[in-house]
Amino acid sequence: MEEKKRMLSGIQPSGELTLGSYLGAIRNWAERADEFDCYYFMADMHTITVRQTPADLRRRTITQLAAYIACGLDPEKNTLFIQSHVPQHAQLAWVLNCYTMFGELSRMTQFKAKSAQHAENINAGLFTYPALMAADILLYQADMVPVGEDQKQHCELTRDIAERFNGIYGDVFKIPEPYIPKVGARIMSLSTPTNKMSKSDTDPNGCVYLLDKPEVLARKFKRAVTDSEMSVRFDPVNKPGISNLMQIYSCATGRDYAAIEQEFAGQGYGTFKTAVGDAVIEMCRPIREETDRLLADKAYLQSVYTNGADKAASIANKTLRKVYKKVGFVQR
Ligand code: ATP
Ligand code: LTN
Repeated sequence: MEEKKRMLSGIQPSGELTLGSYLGAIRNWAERADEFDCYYFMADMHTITVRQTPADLRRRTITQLAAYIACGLDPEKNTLFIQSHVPQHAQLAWVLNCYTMFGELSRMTQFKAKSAQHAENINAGLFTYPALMAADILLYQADMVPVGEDQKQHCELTRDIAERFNGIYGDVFKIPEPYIPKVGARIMSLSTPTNKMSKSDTDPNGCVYLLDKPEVLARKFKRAVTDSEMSVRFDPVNKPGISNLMQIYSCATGRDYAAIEQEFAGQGYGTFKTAVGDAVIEMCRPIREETDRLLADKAYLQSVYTNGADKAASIANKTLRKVYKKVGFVQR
């Protein structure tokens, strides 16, 4: 039997999951579960590159696991685990740090943005973050990495690091491909539609959380920033607010932009915004209800992440041993 290709991705439990991370990433993970051998994790080690309150980080990590399952990631078909439970991530990251250039890391837009956001804490981990991400991916010999557009640069650096390492030591790492959806790869803030929707947004109206209650969702969409033109038309440059809402509506309903333009021709923005809000409410409702149900069963969640870490570690360890041998470490 031909072996399935591997798919792997992670999200930092740095805040509540957003509609952006669902549409840009998680939704595409669940859709491909039968086709691929899948690994998804909570990137808690990446999260501490920005100061966290320990109790919040713990709670969000578990909530994120419950939300992964509620979004359709069946733990029987997908390996779900917590990054810090698999020590090989940190071990390979150290090695890869020695094959990643200062200049490369300095060019990462996420590093530049986060250092501007957290000027008081530009720590070494924030800078070398992409080497840990490369380790996450390369440990599993992943073929595909489903992420939103903002992670493309990190995926490209991962490929460069892998090619550099393979160039010296032979074929150690599989070269992974990013998998970025055509629609939904970059959901924008509802209040500042020229900025990416992000969980660390300080404006509570810009960001939609996957687990927001229906009334909160309705309110956020009602307040979404639009323009003065009064026509529902896809034009991201001149009409970023409306185009973003169209993108969200398209993801939630499966309709394309032409069909959406037709559906709302001659209607006011109020009707359109309400329709987008309603579609998102219906999309999120089962996810929120199932997440709540799962969170009440901590023993089940614990069994999922324990089994996940065992399976992940056995695969990760094979790659790590190979790497250690290649670079010249004495085997125990
Ligand atoms: P932070 O604010 O802490 O930087 P974030 O909200 O930007 O976090 P991440 O945890 O960095 O989200 O991203 C999780 C996954 O979701 C990644 O694959 C990322 O590319 C994707 N993603 C995040 N935000 C969006 C968005 N607005 N649109 C589409 N995809 C997104
Ligand atoms: N950097 C990613 C999270 C992340 C990730 C990964 C994604 C950490 N390790 C490995 C894909 C594969 C982010 O979304 N900020």
